[in-house]
Amino acid sequence: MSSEQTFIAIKPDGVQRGLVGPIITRFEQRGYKLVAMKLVSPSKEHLEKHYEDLADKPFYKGLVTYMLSGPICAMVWEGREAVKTGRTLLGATNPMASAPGTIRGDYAIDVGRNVCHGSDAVESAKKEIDLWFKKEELMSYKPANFDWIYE
Ligand code: YYY
Ligand code: MG
Repeated sequence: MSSEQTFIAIKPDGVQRGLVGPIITRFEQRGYKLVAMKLVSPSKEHLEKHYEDLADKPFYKGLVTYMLSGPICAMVWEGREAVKTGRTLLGATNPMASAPGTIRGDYAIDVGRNVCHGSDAVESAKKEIDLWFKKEELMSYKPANFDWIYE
């Protein structure tokens, strides 16, 4: 089974709104494996690095301020096509364009309060996991339901 890891974060609004459980549940129920998870309040420098590709965007400053506004639930999920399917579970960047049934489509309205982050490619997932987690924080195990999810 070829497997990928993706970085998923519940942003400060998602944590404050009590959406940690519902968001985790979607990944668990789909069949993905939780590899790492922590509640963190990263520095401004850390968040600027996380969003460095967007540094020239007009919303960048507000985005960093928003990400600094409370704790973030940082996670790594693993499984087949975890990066692409993780993005599908999240929905479109702008919640108004997100289909019902997606996280943003069910829980968000404003693009600047879109409750979650997900890596957009395998390469960026590797970079983000490296930025947010130490190697020893990533768990290696075979979930009990593995053979009931993959044939
Ligand atoms: O990967 P994703 O989060 O879906 O979108 P990005 O284009 O990487 O932008 C990161 C983040 O920036 C987005 O989740 C909300 C915010 N943002 C914004 O506030 N206004 C925009 N027009 C575009 C993005
Ligand atoms: Mg992005």
